[in-house]
Amino acid sequence: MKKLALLSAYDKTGIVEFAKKLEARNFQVISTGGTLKKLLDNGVKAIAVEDITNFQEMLDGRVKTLHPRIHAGILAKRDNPVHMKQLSAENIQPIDLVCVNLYPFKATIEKPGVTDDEAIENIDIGGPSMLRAAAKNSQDVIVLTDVNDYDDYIERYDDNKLDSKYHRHLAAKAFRQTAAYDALIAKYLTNEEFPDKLTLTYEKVENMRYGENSHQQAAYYKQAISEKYSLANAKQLHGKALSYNNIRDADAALRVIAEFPNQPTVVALKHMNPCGIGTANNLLDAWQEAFDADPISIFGGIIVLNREVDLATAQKMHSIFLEIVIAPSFTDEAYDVLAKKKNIRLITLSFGSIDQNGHDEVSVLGGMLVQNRDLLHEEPANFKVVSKVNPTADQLKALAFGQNVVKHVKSNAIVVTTDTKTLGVGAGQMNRIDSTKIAIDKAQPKAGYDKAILASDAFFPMDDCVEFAAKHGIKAIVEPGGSIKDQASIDKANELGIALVFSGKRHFKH
Ligand code: 93A
Repeated sequence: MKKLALLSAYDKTGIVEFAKKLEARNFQVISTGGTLKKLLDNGVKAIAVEDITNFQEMLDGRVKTLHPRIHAGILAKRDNPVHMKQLSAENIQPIDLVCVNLYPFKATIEKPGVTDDEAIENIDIGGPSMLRAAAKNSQDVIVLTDVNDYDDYIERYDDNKLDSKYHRHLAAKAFRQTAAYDALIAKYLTNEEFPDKLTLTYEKVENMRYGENSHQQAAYYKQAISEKYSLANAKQLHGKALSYNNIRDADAALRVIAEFPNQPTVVALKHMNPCGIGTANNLLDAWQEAFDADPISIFGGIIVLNREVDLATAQKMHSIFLEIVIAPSFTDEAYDVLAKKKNIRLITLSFGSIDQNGHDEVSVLGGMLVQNRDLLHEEPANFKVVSKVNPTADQLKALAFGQNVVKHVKSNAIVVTTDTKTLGVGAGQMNRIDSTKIAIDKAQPKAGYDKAILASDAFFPMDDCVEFAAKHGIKAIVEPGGSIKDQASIDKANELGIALVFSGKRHFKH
């Protein structure tokens, strides 16, 4: 007797060839409406599901394969005599292979202007039911969900390599797919209320060569409905694949540059911290500012530019070693200059604002933490002057710039900036005075230091940072305030005659 293969495929790629190969291997193919038509039109002697069920498809196709004669045929355990006896009593033949791919729910909800009815109609019920049934009974049934698996199955069939491991592999794949499919439906139907109701659904982008270090394995996953402004939507034009560390750094740099959409801006970033940020009226000047901010650290850095890269800027960048350059676009000449280096990664991305409703996850042993993002953009209007000396208008601009930078620096974070560029970044120290010393030490020799301000991501626990800064020529400081010792810092600012401003909002980044 012929074995039975049930084929019901929304994506009909390769289905005719596959059905023919199954026929040649003594399978009788059973199929649903559209798939059946395609097979018959192409010379496959398939039979209709209705021929098995003796029941007409109904409810506009909502009920096609949802029938005991189908599901019993899939679910019966061949080594269970009771099951087999029950099948023959009902004259049901076991189904040996189920090949299904589902209604395109994701593609449907991603269509602009899709209606709710359309989305709901594209929730496949019969398909996942068959996949789950076949996967449950995987010791006896082959379940195929991926058009890329057809050839492999035929090869294994011919080589007699359809072992239990392969059956189980396909079963797991089917459940992974139905689980992800259902998760996406849940996400679509959920009015997500952060942080109470979240459906986290991810798709693999790629396996990576290794993780943070070469002995760690890693992969890159993106959200099933990926954020528009994200590396997952970037286009790599040149260079080898991004590494794990590259992706993290590039992501951090994209977050920084999103603070400064209104002016040509260049962000240079190393190891998750910006080492130089420059904003100017043109990209070349912005590059020069970002470079001058730290000409040592920028070596091997990640550069994000928020305007099209022109030839002059490309030539400057080409003169040093850079890992990655990301921009909205490159002129042809700029691209040709940069692409002379084999390894540099050149990436384009459509710039935009960070999704206000997005959230970030970080893993902890045995779990994860989820939070929404620190998208609070600082403006002088948020600030309160607490010292006797008032900051000048230019200093106020610089204080806001500094706060918008320092929030992207690893805590304890202190930056020294003008109103357009960073001069010194003190990142990731375990006490605030060390970060202050580093930032000032780096900034002091640079042009513009006489007009520099200092910004802190969190309050000063004592007056030592104000004292150190003022004694090294800093004239204005911004910090959130909120320490029980705020008054000591205010007194010190007054004693040394500098402006101190409270922003009221902490920007930790641990
Ligand atoms: O509408 S359904 O949820 N009800 C069913 O009984 C059913 N059976 C198969 N969807 C159902 N299917 C799906 O139809 C399959 O998952 C596949 O995506 C599609 C194939 O339909 P056709 O062969 O008519 O193109």
